[in-house]
Amino acid sequence: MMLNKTMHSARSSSNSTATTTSSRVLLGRRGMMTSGGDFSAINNSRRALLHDSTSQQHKRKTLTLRAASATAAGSKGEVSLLDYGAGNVRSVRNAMQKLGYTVKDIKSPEDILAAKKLVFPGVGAYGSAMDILRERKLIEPLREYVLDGTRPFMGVCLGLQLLFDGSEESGGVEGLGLIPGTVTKFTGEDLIVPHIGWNVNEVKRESYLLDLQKGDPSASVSERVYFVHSYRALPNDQNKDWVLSTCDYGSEPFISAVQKGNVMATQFHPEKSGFTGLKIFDQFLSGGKSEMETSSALPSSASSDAVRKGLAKRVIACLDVRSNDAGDLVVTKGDSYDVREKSEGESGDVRNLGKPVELAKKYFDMGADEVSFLNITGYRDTPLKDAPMIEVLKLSSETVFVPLTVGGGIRDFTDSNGKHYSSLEVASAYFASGADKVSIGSDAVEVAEKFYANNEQGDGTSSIETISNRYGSQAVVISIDPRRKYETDPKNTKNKCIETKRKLGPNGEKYCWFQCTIKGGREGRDIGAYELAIAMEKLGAGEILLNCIDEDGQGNGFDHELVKMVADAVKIPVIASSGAGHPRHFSEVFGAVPACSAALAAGIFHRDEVTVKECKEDMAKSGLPTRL
Ligand code: 1PR
Repeated sequence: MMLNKTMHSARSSSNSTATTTSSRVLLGRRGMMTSGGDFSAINNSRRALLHDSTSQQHKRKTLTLRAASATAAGSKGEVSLLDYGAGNVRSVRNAMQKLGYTVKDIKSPEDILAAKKLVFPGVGAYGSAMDILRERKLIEPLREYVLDGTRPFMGVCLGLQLLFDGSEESGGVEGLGLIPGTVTKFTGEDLIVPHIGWNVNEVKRESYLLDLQKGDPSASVSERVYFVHSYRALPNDQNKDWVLSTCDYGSEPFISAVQKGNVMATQFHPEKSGFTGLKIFDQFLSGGKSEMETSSALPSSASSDAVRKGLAKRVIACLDVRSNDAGDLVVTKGDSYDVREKSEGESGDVRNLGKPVELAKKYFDMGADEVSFLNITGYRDTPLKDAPMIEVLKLSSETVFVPLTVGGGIRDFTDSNGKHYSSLEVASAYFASGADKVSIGSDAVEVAEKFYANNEQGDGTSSIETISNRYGSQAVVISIDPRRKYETDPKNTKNKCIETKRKLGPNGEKYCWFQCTIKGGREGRDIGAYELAIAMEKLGAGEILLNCIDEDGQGNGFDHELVKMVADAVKIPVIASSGAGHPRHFSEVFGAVPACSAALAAGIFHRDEVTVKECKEDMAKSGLPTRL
């Protein structure tokens, strides 16, 4: 009783201060922050990774965020964050700070009971999350907080699933038992799982949480938001009074948000859903008083249902990053993986196309559905030794509110001093710095070779297995770097060979397979992209990033034959990469290979030849599900 009283007065004091003054922050059309970004002081070495001049040249357009500011210190109030160290919650923290709130970390069970507002971004697998909560004696306080119901609670992703009775994930695990129902794996014929990307959140009833139009909950609109998960909760008679929104994927619609009074949770990631997601967070934090204005993320009613509904095909901007000869970390871009300038046939400097943090923000502002960083010389050393990519990620996650993938050097490594770094440690450092997914290149090839040598069995110790066991398969992307190998007869190779219509071999060979390489294409191995993808899916990878050395930087479009071969072989999402030279190349690959989930480009975006918007407009014209 006494506890409740304390909590009550704490809550009302935070509410009363929440509306005293207001400040205005202008945002560009795709959400560029133009003033009052309020990021905590960035020290000089971090500033070196930023480049202000170009970003200031971007057009600032229509979005406005009027942030109600509360205290003299400029904070709108305190919100407690339950980060139990199992994945990327940096973006949730950054989102709340960006919205003007002070984040307090939950360190003990008592902190939960004393919280005024609690955010619970569940990450990792269901079983390990419950184990950690149990070890840290957080289960009862969490239940008590939610059952009390007087103070705001927001669960995100696994933070929604854990509220249910249990899950069939991790072999069947009991949850917090607060919402009736069991979380189960997606089902559906030929369904691609994990469910990764931007899908439509269908609002089922009024709620300030999903009120994206200012001050009118009845105008709650269905928008595309970012999902990444393999399990979901289904609506039923026992939980129907919790269901706030659903989303259509697989055999039946699943629960995408719940709310009962002050207790709310979303299956999607507001912190990764661009400005729509920030608005949802702001509604939660302000108790429905958000003044942030967003334009609808859904295409206008003029667009066809095919464009407006369902899981959108993603457009991903990729930044290949490495140190140049002067030791500066730059975004570079190769032609068939050769990233050095050419003059009279001589190899010159590493091409410098800009600064990673600045470009990542530019692509977020342009409407990219995801941003990927590939540390292309990561195989040479461990990224943990001198950690510029870690810093790039930390800075980027302060301004980029769509998913971030990072790759390069994720493998076990022993340095010259005998210090050992496990791939899991490297991945953990990346997740803690703001990555949502890690991509594994060279190591995946070696792991697949062992897998086939071992009767198609993993031994549980590989980077793919250990990272996906800890963080979930959706966090593990396999980056494949294949090159065409031509054959006069498909029987000449053990790898899957096709009869090619795209390009014959140098001696007119009709057959080819797609040879995997390691170390950025420097070494070819006797395993094909097809075989690698199948092995990786079996070992627990959640997504395939399918590059193509022959087409990299050529601008001739994606290699549909390669993309089709791999996308038809697996039931995890496949991202087509390499060769985009025109907006129509995106529509073409999605048209030619319906199972392809996303397409990635680098050069055309870096050189400002094509915008993300132009790619998406072309996709929408072609009737493809698109997040415009
Ligand atoms: O092997 O785990 O250390 O990871 C290294 C990572 O670096 C891998 O993901 C590998 O693909 C990448 N990488 C290595 N060397 C290069 C290089 O270019 N020399 N870049 C490289 C990969 C391919 C795409 C590129 C697309 C689109 N580049 O990332 O962005 O081809 O380009 P385009 O639109 O301009 O055609 P590990």
